[in-house]
Amino acid sequence: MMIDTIEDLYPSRQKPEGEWLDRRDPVVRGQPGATPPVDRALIEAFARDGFVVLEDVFTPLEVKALLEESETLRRREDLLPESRISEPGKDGADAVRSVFAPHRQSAVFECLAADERLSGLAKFILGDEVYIHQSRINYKPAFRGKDFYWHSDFETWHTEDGMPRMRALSMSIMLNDNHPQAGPTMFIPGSHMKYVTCIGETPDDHYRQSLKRQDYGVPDPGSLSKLAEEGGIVAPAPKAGSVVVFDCNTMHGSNSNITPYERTNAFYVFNAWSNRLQAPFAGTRPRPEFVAHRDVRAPLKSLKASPPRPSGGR
Ligand code: 6CS
Ligand code: FE
Repeated sequence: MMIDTIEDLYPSRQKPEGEWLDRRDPVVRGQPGATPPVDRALIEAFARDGFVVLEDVFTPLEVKALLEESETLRRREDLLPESRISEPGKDGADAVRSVFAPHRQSAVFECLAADERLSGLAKFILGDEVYIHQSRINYKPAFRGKDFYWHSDFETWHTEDGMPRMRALSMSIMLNDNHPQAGPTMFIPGSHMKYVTCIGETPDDHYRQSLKRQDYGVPDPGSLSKLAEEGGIVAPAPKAGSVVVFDCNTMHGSNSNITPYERTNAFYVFNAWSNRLQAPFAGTRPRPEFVAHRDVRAPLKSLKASPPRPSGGR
């Protein structure tokens, strides 16, 4: 039986230099007749810029509970193998950079993934049922949190995970007040409309390196300069409880954190149910389940906002 291979609409890491391809997917699909779950102006900003900041989504009590749980996860000994990523370099070994798949390792983060304040908005924007493609807690530890070089998430998720179309988005929940100097995520407004292909092969088991420091699947300096010339660079530094929502193809990165201020955020990637992963377009072996979820039997059921309570605090 012939297996019809999915056409690769976004080929990357195949040519000796970067190309700019047009985006072939709408940014906001919406749900016909449905009222957006947030101000329409916020949806329009997301469509225009490729990201938007939602202030005060979670209460201080909720944030306290989430931060406590993120600390527990940072230290837990029984995490899924490989799901805790330390910072790169010899001095990074005992500094936790990320814990992946918290929603599969903690009831608190499982509830958060389904919280309708997040999943309801994702369903509206993507115009489909959704599921979690990937989640992580980024700690960006004080003094030693290293950078995340510029990249389009979609370029990696398409090339290394087999995500067919640009029909996914990320939500980053701030668990402490962001300081402009502590390495907040930087975005290039409007960059989501261009697909900047990358050069170079994809090494086998690239994730072992890329989750610490990404050297492949990053755009060339000329393309980055041109994108920044056209759209500028912004670095929202919102308060704890805010949520930054960004399109899967928005160019972003973050600088190292040498300040005493931790920058912890919980990060969920919502993918459209109709956009589930196929074989990686790079032809490489699929990345492990903790970083790219394939074992998902049904779309996410949204949970009414059920604010978790911190232990003790009432
Ligand atoms: O490889 C990935 O899937 C992850 N890497 C980065 C830097 N952003 C997207 C994603 O979390
Ligand atoms: Fe990213």
